Order: sequence, then C-alpha cells, then structure tokens
Amino acid sequence: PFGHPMAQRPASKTAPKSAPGSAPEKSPRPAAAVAPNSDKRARQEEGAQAVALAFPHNANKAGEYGLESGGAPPEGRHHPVPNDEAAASTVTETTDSDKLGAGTPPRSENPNNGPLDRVRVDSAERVLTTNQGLPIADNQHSLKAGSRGPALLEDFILREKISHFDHERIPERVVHARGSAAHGVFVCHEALGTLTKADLFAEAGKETPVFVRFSTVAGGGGSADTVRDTRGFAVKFYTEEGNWDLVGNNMPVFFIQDAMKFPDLIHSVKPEPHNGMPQAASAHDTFWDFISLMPEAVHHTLWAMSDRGIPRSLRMMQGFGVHTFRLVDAEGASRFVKFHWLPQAGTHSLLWDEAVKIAGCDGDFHRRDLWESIESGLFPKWDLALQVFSEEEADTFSFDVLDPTKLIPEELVPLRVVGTMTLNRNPDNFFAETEQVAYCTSHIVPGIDFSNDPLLQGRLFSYQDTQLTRLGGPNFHEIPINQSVAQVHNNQRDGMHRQALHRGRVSYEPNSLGGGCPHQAGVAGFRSVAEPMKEHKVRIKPEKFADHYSQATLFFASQTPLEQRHIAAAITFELTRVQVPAIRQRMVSVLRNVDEGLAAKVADGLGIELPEAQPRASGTVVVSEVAASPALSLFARPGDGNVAGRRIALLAADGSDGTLMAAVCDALKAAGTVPLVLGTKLGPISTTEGNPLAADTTVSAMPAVLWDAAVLHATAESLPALRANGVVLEFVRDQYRHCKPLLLLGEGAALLEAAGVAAGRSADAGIVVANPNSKDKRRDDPTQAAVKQFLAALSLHRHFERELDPPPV
Ligand code: HDE
Repeated sequence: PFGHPMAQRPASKTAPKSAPGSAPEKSPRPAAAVAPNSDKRARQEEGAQAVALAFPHNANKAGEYGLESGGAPPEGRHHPVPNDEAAASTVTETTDSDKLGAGTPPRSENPNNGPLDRVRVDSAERVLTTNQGLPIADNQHSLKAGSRGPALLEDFILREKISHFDHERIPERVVHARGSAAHGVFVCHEALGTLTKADLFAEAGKETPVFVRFSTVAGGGGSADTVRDTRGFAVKFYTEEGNWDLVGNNMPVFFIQDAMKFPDLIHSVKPEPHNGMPQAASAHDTFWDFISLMPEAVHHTLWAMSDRGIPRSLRMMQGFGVHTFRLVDAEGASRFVKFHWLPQAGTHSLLWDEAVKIAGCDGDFHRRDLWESIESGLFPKWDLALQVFSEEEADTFSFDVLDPTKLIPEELVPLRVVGTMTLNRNPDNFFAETEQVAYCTSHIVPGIDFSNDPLLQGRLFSYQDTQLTRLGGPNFHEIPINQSVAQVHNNQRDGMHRQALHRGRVSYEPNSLGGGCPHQAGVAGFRSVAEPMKEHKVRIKPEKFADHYSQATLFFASQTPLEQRHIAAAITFELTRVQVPAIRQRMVSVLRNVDEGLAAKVADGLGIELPEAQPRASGTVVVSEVAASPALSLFARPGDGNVAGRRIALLAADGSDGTLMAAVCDALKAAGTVPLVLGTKLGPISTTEGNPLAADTTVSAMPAVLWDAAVLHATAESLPALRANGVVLEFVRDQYRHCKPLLLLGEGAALLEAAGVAAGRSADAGIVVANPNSKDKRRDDPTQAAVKQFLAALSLHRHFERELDPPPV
C-alpha cells in the first residue's frame, strides 16, 4: 500500500474540446446524488477511521535521527484513502453547478499547473463588464445628478474602474527594474546523467520551456536601454521537477564578495539621494567613491566600463551564472560547475557616442530589437556551456572558486556545450508576464545545488524576500507566469490572493486522515549535498579572496588594443563626471595595481599626476595562471555572421536613380536584411530613371544610430540638395564615425567628402564603392558585386580600423 506517488496518479484528464465558434460543451454532470448526506457522512467517518488505522504510529520518525539516516531521508509513509468522501472537505462535495464544476476534482491533481492557455483572455464578441461580470451599459459617462450636476457616490462602476486604475502599479524591482522578456525552449544536446540527475539534462533532444528576462541594473523601469550598465540575464526553466531559475548577468564576475555589501553597492550607484540624479548611470561621485574604496570591485568595474556595458543587442550578449554551482548525479556525487550562455549571433557592442544618441532617440532600442526579431521569425539562440571541475582541481587554482569576483579562464577549464536555448515567442502581456515574473536563485531542482559562495548564499534569501513586497504576499508562485509545470502539493495555506481551493481538512504532516499525503519524497526529492563542515562561526573572508587585482589585470591584458582604448575612455569619462578630485585620484591609484598603462592614460585624461598605488590587502602579488585569455575579448565570438534582420538605410532625394535603388533594395532583401528608403521628408521621391520612390522614413525621424548600415546614393541631380542638408551630413558623419558599413553608389563618395570624410580615409573594408558612373549601362553586375561585398562587410558588424580618437568627423 505504500507505493510510489506516481503509481497512484490517474492518467491526466484533458478538458473536452469544443468546435471553434460553438458554445463550450458542459462537462458531464454526475447523476443526482444517490444517497442522502447521512450515508455520505457515515462513509466519511468510516473512511477517516480506516485510513487513520493504517498509521498505527509514525513510521518515519526513526529515520530522522543521526547523520547516516538523516543523509538519506525515507519516503513519507502514505496510504490511499478508501473512498472519495474520506478526503472530502464536505459531504456535499458532489453537488454541481456552473461555478462549482462537476464535483470531485481529478484525484492528486492541482489544475493550476497547466499550460498558460487556461488564463489567456480574448474579449472578441464580448460585452464590457465590471469585475463582477455585470454588463456595463455606458462606458462614457459617470453617474451625475443631472447632465450638469455633481457626480454621485453611488457610481460603483466609476469607482471600480478608477480604483483599479489607481492601483495598477506595483513596486518596481529595487534593481533590474528595466527589463524585457520572451518565452522559449531549451533543448538538451546529450544525456548528462553521469554529471547530473537534473531532469532537463536527462536525454538528448529533451525540451524544457523557458521564460527569459534581460534587464539593466541601476535604472528605473522607464530608463533607456542603452545606458552603460551590467545586464541581467535571468532564465526560468519550467522543468518536470519544478522551476529552476538561473539568475545571471552578461558579465562573469560581480562587484563584491559578500552579500553584506550589496545594499551599499546599490545605494552608491542609484541616483544620489539628495537630488535624485543621475538616472541609470554610474558616472557620479557616490558610485566611484564606493568602488575606489572596494578594490575587489575593480575587476567587474573593468567589465562594466568595457564595451560589454553597452551591448548592441540583448541577442548579442553572453550570459553567465557567475557563481560556482554544483552538479549532482543520481548517486549524490557532486562536481563544481559554472554556467555560460553563448549567443549564436556573436558578441557585439555599441560605441559610446552611439549608445548616448540612441538613448535620446529610442529608449526602447533593446526591447524593440528583441521584440521585432522574434516577431519576424529571427529567433535569438544561445548555446548553454558548462565548465565542470572537481573540488580537488579547484584547490589548485590561484583564486578561490567561491569568490564571485573571479572567473575561471577557459584555458584552465574548457567550455562544454550541452544545449541550445531559442527564444521564439513574445509575451502576451508585459505586466502579467515580464513584470510579474519572479526569479529566485533559490528555485533549484534535484541534480543542481549551490556552492558556499557568500554572495550566492545572500541571494538565496534576498529574491524570495523581495517578491513578498513586490508581488504582494507569499502566493506569488500562483501567478500564472510563475507557476511550475510540475505538480505543486504542500500544506502551505492562506495568505493574500490565494488561488488554489485545497480539498479536504488536512493541511499538516504527518497526518493519517489524508492518507499521509502529500508525503515527503525521500531520496527521490531534492537533497542538499552533504558537505562536511568543521569551522568556527566567524565574519571573515577566505584568504584567497584578498587578491583583488590579478584577474582585473588578466581581463585588461586579454582585450584587443581597441577594447583597451574604450575601457580607458569610459573610465576617464565617468571620473570626469565625478566632482570630488580625491575620488578621481583614489580610483587612479586602484588602477595602478591593475595596469600601469591604463592608470597613466586615465590620469592623463583627468589632467592629474599619477598618485601612489593603493596598498594591497594581500601581502603577496598574485599572478594569474594565464597571462592573457583571448576568450575574454568581445572579438573572440564574432557569431555566425548572419545578416538577416539588419536594418539598412537607402538614402534618397529627388533626382535619385530609381532603377538602381530598386535593384539594390531587392538584392539586400534577398539576403534577409531590412532595407528602407530614407528621405529628407515623407512622400514620393522623384527619380531620374525608374519609378518614383516612396520614403519609408526620414533622416530626422530615424537618425544614423538606429541603422546597422547605409547605402549612400546620389546622382548629379540629387547631390546638391543632399550636400546642402545638415541633417543628412550629420547622418553620414555618424554612420562613418560609428564604423558602420557604407555602400557608395553614384556620387555617394562626394557626399561622404561633404560630410568631412577626406577621400584618403574612405578606403577601409567597410566602405564599398560601386558604380562610379551612374550612366554606365553595364552597371548591374558591378552593383551586384558591390552589394555582395557590402553584405560581407555587414556580417563583420563594424569596421573599427576607421576609429580614431578624437574622431575625424
Ligand atoms: Fe540580484 N537581485 N542580487 N544579482 N539580480 C534582484 O530580485 C541581490 C546579483 C540579478 O529579471 C532582485 O526580483 C542581492 C548577482 C538579475 O527579475 C533582488 C545580491 C547577479 C535580477 C536582488 C545580488 C544578480 C536580479 C530585485 C548580492 C548575477 C533580475 C528584484 C547578494 C549573477 C531578475 C528581484 C529579473 C534582481 C538581490 C547580486 C542578477 C533585490 C542581495 C551576483 C538578473 O532580490
């Protein structure tokens, strides 16, 4: 009688399907109650007595004591209840109605854990109602004493509507408030049973639904997407054994080593409390004051000041679990692991000048890019890679794997790709899904476990705690986006907004009256790795945590010269914004321990002498195992070079060559890019040859920063007007300055020159010149060849060989 819970579960019932358009079929009602309630009452009492008798004592007790038995908990004792009445809440349970349904629910089922379809609402062909279902006759007027009279308190319809509106907002996330999310699927490539018993890695081809939210950290919910910041990369896997949340970032390390410092860090970067400025920016005194006093933060700070802090697209970011976790196999043996997400589109970034301008003209740049790429079927994909290593290996590293300010160079532990995640569906509703999703690092599944990283340990408390305020109570797991697809059965009850109607009278364990259910799973359930501990209870860090610089040095040394220049420029910019000279000075003294060249460059930009280097917390200078790790450069992962979805501006003005433009446009479309005609105003553009062109948008509405590349086309007829238009010249200058591919058609080169790009400069591989003579009748072939070359240049993303500081335009 004490079988496995799965054995007792009936085959799940599917709701009867009704033909589209027809009224939903009613579920069959049971025949009228055959016995009077007194018979049922008797059966309930008999059943309760029988099931209680099956538990003469608590057979699990003996297994609760002593280390050995405590390590392998017994499965909870359980027994089937003899009849429906025995576990019923009420003997009138089978009374049915449109509201109650057909009586007893399927035994052992929690109907909340179904697909989201059960809560999706479509109001087509429906009248407007109040929240109580009352049809509303008039949605235009409040109830008044006469057409010119005062509104009446009686107007419950107005009050319900306004009152709901008044409470539409919930507290935004204290960090990561600004985010964008999508649904998708994770597919496992190979069975990983030898490493982990996690259900989502059980077999090749296994699919697990996911919901992924990307975010910035510092800004409020309405802040711009392209600010310099770390990006959140949070993945909720809806596995068959419960939800697993991998709540990571787009950088593999973090600012601090202990959760105790997180509120300090966040208070320092948030708008300063006296004047509420600046929004979504670290370029201010309090941030750098804190960072320069916390040398362990310098490694992450370099990542944030690198181009990783201004990604081109959420689709083009790596993701990292940051902390060391554990993989646990069926025997309970565990290995350490770091999680990595590798974007198939490669890692690409914006330029700072571009990021700043985009923030002004499209604050939703990343959100829009993610939405549009999914809507157009260009589904973003990431490979999941693992770095798996033993505790013995970990002991040999120069750093502590529990220190979240350290990464594991791929030279020490290579990446192993184990699956692919595809984001293929935008949410139905931003608030219900993206805003209400609640990620918690404590949402874990059997086969994965935590390490003792002190930052992770603090997070295990924080996320659950923050949802209580943000989502209004302890039942946030019942919000549809947060519900697991695995069955949820426990004895937690009540609280704000409880959805589930728990049947029966048992809400405690052990019990005999519910047949012992829900019962503990024993070794089949989640068990923490039994790690031996014999330590003092202390507030202290391990010694290896005291090395704050070796990996910052490694990171900087692993960047290309271009990336190093960008890091120096970003730090110089941010410190220039800092008002207190001593803070600038202190930060440069930190940088001296990272890289003398970097410190000197920043000091020069700030116009200060090099200060003394900071004293080190560790007596010895730790040197990283590897002098440079090329994988740490953004250029290490150019991606698959796919140009599909890239936005290309075709600059046109009265007098353009319509035939040529149409041919180029067709060729670009054939490659999957999105070419649009960019005019100086909307409306038809007359052409010298071919049909008039219709401008899709204008240079003022969509400035250069919103395009991946441009086709600069001019004819003798159109050139004078284009050359005389400052907005057009600014467009051309920015395209050039931001190192984007340019296709010069006809007199395009003259336009480039008018924008201030000297002829000699326009020779890099990103500037493709075609068809210098627009009267050349054999131009088709050269044009097609040029388009091909232009697309190849586009697949490289940017042409940084052009970049100079200060820029020539
Ligand atoms: Fe978070 N973090 N965090 N964090 N974090 C939150 O949780 C916190 C840390 C990260 O899209 C909050 O639900 C503490 C590291 C992401 O909804 C909060 C500490 C990493 C998201 C919180 C950290 C992250 C959050 C705010 C140090 C990368 C957005 C709202 C001990 C590995 C998730 C919320 C989403 C959100 C606390 C450090 C990533 C307050 C205390 C390290 C991606 O609970």
